[in-house]
Amino acid sequence: MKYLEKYLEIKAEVKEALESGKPVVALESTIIAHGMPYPQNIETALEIEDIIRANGAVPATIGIIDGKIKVGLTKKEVEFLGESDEIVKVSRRDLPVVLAEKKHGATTVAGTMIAADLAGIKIFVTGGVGGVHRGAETSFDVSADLEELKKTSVAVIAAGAKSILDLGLTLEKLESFGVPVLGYQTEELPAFYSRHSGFNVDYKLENPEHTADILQAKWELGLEGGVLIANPVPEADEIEYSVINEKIEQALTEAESQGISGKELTPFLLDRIKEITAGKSLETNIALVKNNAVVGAKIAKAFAAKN
Ligand code: PSU
Ligand code: MN
Repeated sequence: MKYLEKYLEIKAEVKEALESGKPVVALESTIIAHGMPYPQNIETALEIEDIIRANGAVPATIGIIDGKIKVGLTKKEVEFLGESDEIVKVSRRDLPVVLAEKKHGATTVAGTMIAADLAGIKIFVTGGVGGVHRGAETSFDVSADLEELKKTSVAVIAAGAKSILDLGLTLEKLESFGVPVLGYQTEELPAFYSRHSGFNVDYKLENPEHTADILQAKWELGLEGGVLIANPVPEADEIEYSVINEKIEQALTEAESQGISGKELTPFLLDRIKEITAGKSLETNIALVKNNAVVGAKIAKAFAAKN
């Protein structure tokens, strides 16, 4: 792409790994700037990178500094995104403005998928994906993450979708978009904080090799678009669905009465749920991202071995 270098900078370690066919795992930065409080946001982001390395892959945390998309942030840059409150939450629609105006940005699942795809990274680990919000039949609030999964060929490993969303409608959208929803060693769609949601995934994944075979079949065939790999939170860290659901209802009612909408909604809900659960939701959030990092690195390894 003619102008790619003007907008995108790949860290040397990541570039070397990509060129030599080593496994690379992309990581998002909205979770750092808008998804978790300081200082756990920075601590977790750096720990996740270590976990990915320990499991045999190279981490590439993606964010925007001074209008440049960085594929592979330095420790200092991760700290900056986690500390500053001038970081724009960047999804597909925000990208051109933040780049042209040379601002700083944290990329969402959609934003990170775009950057990973431009850099040639196929595997991306996060906590939870955006989806169809509850009440979307009147608010029309559907995350751009779903549209990105439809068109951008990157596999996203997440702990399912959070029940701040309407999980049934989210699955329907993904089906329409042709996005496979695959449960990692589970037949049930995990609901982020809890292992259970009452909804089934489309197919169950047995192990990293099985996962890599499916990704290879999809993309070798030219079937564009992503895959959602849903990996349940470890049992020890789970919050029961009925328990967390009540807290979520409370946060949703507050958001409505305060008129919170648009890109502010997800960060508002995450923060309120943390307060309402006295920090327990944050512990669970950290545990599930770490667990996703282990699985994501293994999938990246299995996928790299085939390509
Ligand atoms: N879910 C989480 N933590 C997060 C997000 C979602 O548990 O940090 C972030 C991700 O970056 C996701 C974004 O892409 O929120 C979705 O925001 P929206 O609903 O505004 O599209
Ligand atoms: Mn939204």
